[in-house]
Amino acid sequence: MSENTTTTPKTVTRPKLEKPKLYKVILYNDDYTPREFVTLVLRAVFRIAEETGYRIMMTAHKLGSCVVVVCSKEIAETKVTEAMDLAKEAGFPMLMKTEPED
Ligand code: NFA
Repeated sequence: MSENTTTTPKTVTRPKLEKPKLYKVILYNDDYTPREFVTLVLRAVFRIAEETGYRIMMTAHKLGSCVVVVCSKEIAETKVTEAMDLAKEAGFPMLMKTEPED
């Protein structure tokens, strides 16, 4: 008998892949961080176009908070740290948080 028989599986089982959870980055309004600075940070850290950044900043300014982006947990946390580090260096209390998407 041949040593090299090939068998065709009748069933294929695939492990269930969890789809990665998405996280929101939320910008919170405060009374001290200059509007220009917030817009600049959105541009520099999140690669958001100036006009879009201005709209996000103004939404947080008027409503208290605004979603900046939705992305993976790791990217969300890295960006928040980068943005808040820039603000801290400049002496502003600008606050961002990450939150799992529903
Ligand atoms: N409210 C800030 C100001 O009037 C601007 C701001 C907007 C700060 C959004 C933080 C977030 N200078």
